[in-house]
Amino acid sequence: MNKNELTIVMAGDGGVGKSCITIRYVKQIFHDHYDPTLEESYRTQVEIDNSVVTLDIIDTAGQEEFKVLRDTHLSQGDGYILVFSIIEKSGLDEIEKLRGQILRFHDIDPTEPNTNPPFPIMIAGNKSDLEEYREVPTETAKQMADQWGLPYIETSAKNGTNISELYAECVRMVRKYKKGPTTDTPNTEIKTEIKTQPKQIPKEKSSCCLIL
Ligand SMILES: Nc1nc2c(ncn2[C@@H]2O[C@H](COP(=O)(O)OP(=O)(O)O)[C@@H](O)[C@H]2O)c(=O)[nH]1
Ligand SMILES: [Mg+2]
Repeated sequence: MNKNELTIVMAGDGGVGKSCITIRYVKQIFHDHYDPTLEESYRTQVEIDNSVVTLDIIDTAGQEEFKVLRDTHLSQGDGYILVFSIIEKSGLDEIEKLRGQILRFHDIDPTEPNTNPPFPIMIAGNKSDLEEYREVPTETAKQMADQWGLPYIETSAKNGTNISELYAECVRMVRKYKKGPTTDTPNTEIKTEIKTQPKQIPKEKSSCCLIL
């Protein structure tokens, strides 16, 4: 595949905000009531670290009944964003399962320490605007991600916090991973602020499928 086209797969429990994060990034709006059964993909062109990239973002719907379709999508990513909601700790179990599944799809043993560079998976704790209802302390999520050698970031699709950063960091991980091994120690800290905004390509929204 052309290295300027990357597929990013959104996964996580239902209701954690996968669709809202994706729509916030691609359309810069907060879509309050998005159909939870809709599995859709979006094509958007962005500039990250002075390099233009076309992203195919697959927003999975996650229901167990549609496991085959979801598994197909789970195997297709160049990079992944695993989302849970900071106000519901049950979402962490799903993240753990998904991480294992994704790594196995890519012939990586999830029980081994992460590859160097790490396989591109971002862990996102969404709904950070709902601090008063928080069930998952930042430190807990951070430790879980650290243990997997993965970056952790807290986002809010509602107010836009860290949404661009989330995708930009994911793209950076994919670029590093595709470059291959380095002698550097893997760095899971996110330090840079990203100023770029996505630019939607209106006519190229790819096909979507409605899961009935
Ligand atoms: N307060 C708040 N609500 C959110 C946020 N992201 C999503 N939601 C709400 O959470 C619900 C589920 O979001 P959705 O994106 O459909 O979840 P999905 O099933 O993971 O795709 C919706 O009612 C959204 O309005 C957020 O960052 N903050
Ligand atoms: Mg959804």
